[in-house]
Amino acid sequence: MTYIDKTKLRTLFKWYMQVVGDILISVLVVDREGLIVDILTKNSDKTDEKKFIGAFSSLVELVLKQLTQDFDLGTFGAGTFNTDKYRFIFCESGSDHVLVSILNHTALVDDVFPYTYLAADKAARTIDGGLPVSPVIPKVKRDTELEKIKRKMEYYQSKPHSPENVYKLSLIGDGGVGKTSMVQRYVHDIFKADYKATIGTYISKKECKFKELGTSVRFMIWNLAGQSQFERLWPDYLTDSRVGIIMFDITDKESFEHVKKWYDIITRVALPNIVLILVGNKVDLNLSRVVSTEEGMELAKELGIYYMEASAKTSENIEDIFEWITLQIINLNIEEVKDTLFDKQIEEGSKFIVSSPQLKILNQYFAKQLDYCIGKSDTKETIKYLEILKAIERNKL
Ligand SMILES: Nc1nc2c(ncn2[C@@H]2O[C@H](COP(=O)(O)OP(=O)(O)OP(=O)(O)O)[C@@H](O)[C@H]2O)c(=O)[nH]1
Ligand SMILES: [Mg+2]
Repeated sequence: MTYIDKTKLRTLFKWYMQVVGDILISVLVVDREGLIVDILTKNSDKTDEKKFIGAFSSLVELVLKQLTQDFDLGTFGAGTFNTDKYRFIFCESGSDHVLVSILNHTALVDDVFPYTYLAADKAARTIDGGLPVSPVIPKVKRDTELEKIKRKMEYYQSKPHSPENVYKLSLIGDGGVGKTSMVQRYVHDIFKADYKATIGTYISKKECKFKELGTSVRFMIWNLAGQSQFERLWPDYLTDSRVGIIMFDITDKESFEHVKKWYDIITRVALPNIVLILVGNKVDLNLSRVVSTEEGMELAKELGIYYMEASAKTSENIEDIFEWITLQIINLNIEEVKDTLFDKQIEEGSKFIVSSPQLKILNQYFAKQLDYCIGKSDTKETIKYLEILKAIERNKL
């Protein structure tokens, strides 16, 4: 029996309950035999909990028996079960456990599912104990049309982004193309040869340092489950993406043919001006290649996005992909800050709040730009910007 950090598991349950709201009555993790590993029940003391477990364990056991068969076949992802009073969601949590959510019968299962998958994935990793897991479950929101417009307005009116921001980066593409492998390579520098399909989504954080500019950009990486059974969750999970990596497998034609579909899905719900890159993965398998580099480039050009080939197995180009993305983010920030700062605010003489880190980046960026200036006018322009920055620093505009 492996050691399970129950405190962590409980913290995760609490987050899950908080984000789903009052309709979630109880959440438990059970093993393949239906034995409860841990349970959390809303507003109940220990005796209540015991009664609750007594009432449900036989039911849970029954449903699990059915599900265990699918488990063995490797086809079980999630299932629901309704009684008069309650709704149950059973969701695979790693290879040995199931996360059971007991909801009020009025609950809309579709609204809860995105969180259930997140909780199940996090519970599995907490039980596994190998890598650190954050118990935080972020809010996932599907926007109405009106909300979408509002969000865009807010985005355009928000003040320029600072390096303290965390950017949402979504990793998409068919099941098995190597999304999880790429994240594991980039974030933990490991590679696993066996394929375990991602359930729902998997979130990790990573700071990408950019030495040349003396700055870094922080990403929250949403690694999506590419298998079609998770299709209805995709728009929720991709909402507000700032960056998207669309991945296909160069040895799998179908995954390449689906790139356009993925492009449509993400651009529909992402932030305006999303930074997108197309990645052809598994270049170490060049002998089995069925999509040529030219075809990849052609498609990327058609979609108006950038193209790179990589291998999560050998690490080829993995760092470069993230470096390229980071540079795009920095560029975007600079453009935004530049527009607001130089064109409007300064000329009008109005005050503009710019944080010290932003100033630092702008200074470094323009100082660096001087190296690339070709003609005199370029140099003059850049020096002008540097002088304005000095003035801002002095006067704390
Ligand atoms: N040779 C080789 N195999 C790879 C590479 N990247 C991933 N794989 C293998 O491909 C299989 C699928 O990889 P995953 O990273 O789990 O795929 P995924 O895109 O996350 O799939 P879903 O979670 O189902 O969407 C695994 O067996 C990996 O070991 C690569 O660069 N080269
Ligand atoms: Mg995966």
